[in-house]
Amino acid sequence: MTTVKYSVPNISCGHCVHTIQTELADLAGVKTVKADAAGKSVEVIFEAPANEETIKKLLSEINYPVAGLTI
Ligand SMILES: [Cu+2]
Repeated sequence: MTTVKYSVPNISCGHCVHTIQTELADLAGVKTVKADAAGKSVEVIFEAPANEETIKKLLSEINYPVAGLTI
């Protein structure tokens, strides 16, 4: 199990949070998603077959591209 926390600048409100959490939760291997509008971040806990590439690809496809890892 791996945890990553991404900076996602396009998150602006609760709808964004809901969309991201719903879409990522449907990705095989994703266990937990915590999107945060105030912090503009998304924390994802996942295992195979999910990986950073599939997670970032999905976020880009729904118009929330990842800017990088948060500190
Ligand atoms: Cu929004």
